[in-house]
Amino acid sequence: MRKITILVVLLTISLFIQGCSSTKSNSKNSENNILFDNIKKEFNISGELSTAVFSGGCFWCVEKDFEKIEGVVEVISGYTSNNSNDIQPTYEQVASGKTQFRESVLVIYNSSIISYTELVDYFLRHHDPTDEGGSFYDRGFQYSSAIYFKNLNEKNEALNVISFFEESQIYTKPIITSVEELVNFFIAENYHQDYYKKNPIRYSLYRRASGRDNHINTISSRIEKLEDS
Ligand code: MHO
Repeated sequence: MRKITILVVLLTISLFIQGCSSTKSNSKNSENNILFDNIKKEFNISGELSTAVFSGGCFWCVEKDFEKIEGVVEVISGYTSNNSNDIQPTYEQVASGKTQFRESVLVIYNSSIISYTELVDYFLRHHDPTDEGGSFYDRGFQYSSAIYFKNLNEKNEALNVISFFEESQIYTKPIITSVEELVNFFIAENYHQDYYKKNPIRYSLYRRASGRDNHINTISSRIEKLEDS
């Protein structure tokens, strides 16, 4: 049953990405409709849904942080790359750092509750977008920061949020997050989905040691101070 579910979701993502490259002018609606039609049974939801794709290092952590947000319906861990000839990689291949894949998440959300801009803002507060060499404890391109847009609106919104962060000097170093067009999103192995729920002890130990939460707390205090001044 689980295999069938994963196949349905894989088909959904592949259709949704094909839909976005073949109908660029009105891609947002067609993607959303394809996505919605295919996954509504799986996630037992109704209404119009949108998607956003981000890379911010270890997908176990990024998935958990996005799943906390009101308006986010589901987050899927996976791998992105920008070569349309690429095929599904394994976790070991991506983790080896020898591929051009990044660990990534697909955020499925209700845009009447949370906007794309708000998701980008949240993303920039919940990882280190100034780290060129990876994320926290995890080093290498596969853990580097990226925002993947599917249309010009998303691209502009992402760039605007990044400019806002730079102008407000929330980060003291330049933001290096790569803003790129979404080409591939491959769903990661089942054991990586909801890893924080399936392996809470290992997840917590890893997360604490990685330094991610120290960074998130530092940035959140910095934002509070900037807002007060
Ligand atoms: N270095 C970490 C990475 C976890 S994350 C899913 C580990 O293998 O435990 O990239």
